[in-house]
Amino acid sequence: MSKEKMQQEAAAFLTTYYEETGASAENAQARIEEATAEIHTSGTYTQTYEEMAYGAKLAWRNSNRCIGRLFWERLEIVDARTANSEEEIFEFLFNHLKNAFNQGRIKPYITIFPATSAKEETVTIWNHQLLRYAGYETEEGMIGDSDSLAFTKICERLGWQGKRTHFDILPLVIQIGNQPPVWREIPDVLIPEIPMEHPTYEAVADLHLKWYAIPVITDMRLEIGGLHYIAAPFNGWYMGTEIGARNFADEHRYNLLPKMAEIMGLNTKHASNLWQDRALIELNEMVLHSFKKQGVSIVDHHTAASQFRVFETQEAKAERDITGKWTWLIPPVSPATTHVWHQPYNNEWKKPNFFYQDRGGR
Ligand code: HEM
Ligand code: NRG
Repeated sequence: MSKEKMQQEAAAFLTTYYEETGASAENAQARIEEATAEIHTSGTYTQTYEEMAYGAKLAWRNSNRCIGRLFWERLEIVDARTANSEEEIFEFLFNHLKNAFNQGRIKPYITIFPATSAKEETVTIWNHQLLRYAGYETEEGMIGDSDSLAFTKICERLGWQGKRTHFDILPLVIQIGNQPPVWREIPDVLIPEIPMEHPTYEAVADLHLKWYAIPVITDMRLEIGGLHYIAAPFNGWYMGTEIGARNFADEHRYNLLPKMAEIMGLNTKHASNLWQDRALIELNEMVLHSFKKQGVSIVDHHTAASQFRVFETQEAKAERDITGKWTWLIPPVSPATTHVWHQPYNNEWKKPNFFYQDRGGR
């Protein structure tokens, strides 16, 4: 990024930061001048903890695909910009899992590693999520999560070996600068998992299904005021449909609709008796029921949509335009029962925000 571009981005962000957090206009101006001077001499600048933390909250508030944004002000931010050894990085990631899980009362949480421009020795995390199941293509068919096929192969090439169950938690793979990547298994105590049970179809338990408790996205780039934090894992809690209607139900993922239909005794010969829809509802009930039984945070799609409506009202009151991506905001189950279905959303992208980044074939 050119110095001019970074200076502009920094000034725009710092202006918002000072406006929204209520500092005086002179302070804003002085801070912008200070950052400008730093960019001029060093090509980059350092954000204060408060600036970076507020920037991360704004990035969540601006995440157009996220229905969970009502709670954007509650994000907890850990400053990991000092991390420069493998040991420290793993420590930060393990602590993230422990503190964000918080014994089941999941906290929206983000751990922010150094920005790219800050040092040559940038931290990269190769995983898609901190917790994720491996996937293997075998002669007998797919084992585990097909979404992880490519990354599982990479882990194996690095010397990791999974047990080849449907639920092998992948190791963490990190890299400092251009050094070779290193991997480490996540200690079992840091892997909360929810065994799947159904309140009425007891035979579901015999499928021995489970899912991990927290989705911690590790492959997105957090951009704040011209700085690129390429390693900034974040999490909230799951919306039930992510697991029940997609991870478990998609044909190319765990493909469980036929099994659920069998347990329910449905005739699966004709699509027109809606067996898929019935099985889908039961899978989703199973997920919500099981998380609740273990006392782990989760939200159903109706409640999440109502919360999102409150967010929309709140943003309107603050005289901010709300942006969103309709195709992602509508839940994959009964979308037209939520208000989200019935209105358009403006998919303009504001910054700060989270972006996809080239994973270099990872
Ligand atoms: C996407 C819910 C917290 C940032 C999503 C999606 C859901 C969701 C359902 C769509 C996922 C998909 O279809 O694969 C929630 C809930 C939260 C929460 C219930 C509970 C607090 C957060 C937090 C952040 C965040 C804490 C960041 C600080 C995002 C982003 C996406 C997203 C960037 C898009 C991901 C992508 O493009 O793959 N969220 N979210 N969310 N959320 Fe949230
Ligand atoms: N659908 C993905 C997770 C995507 C992010 N979802 C969240 N994010 N709830 C899956 O693993 O099923 N969050 O930060 O809470």
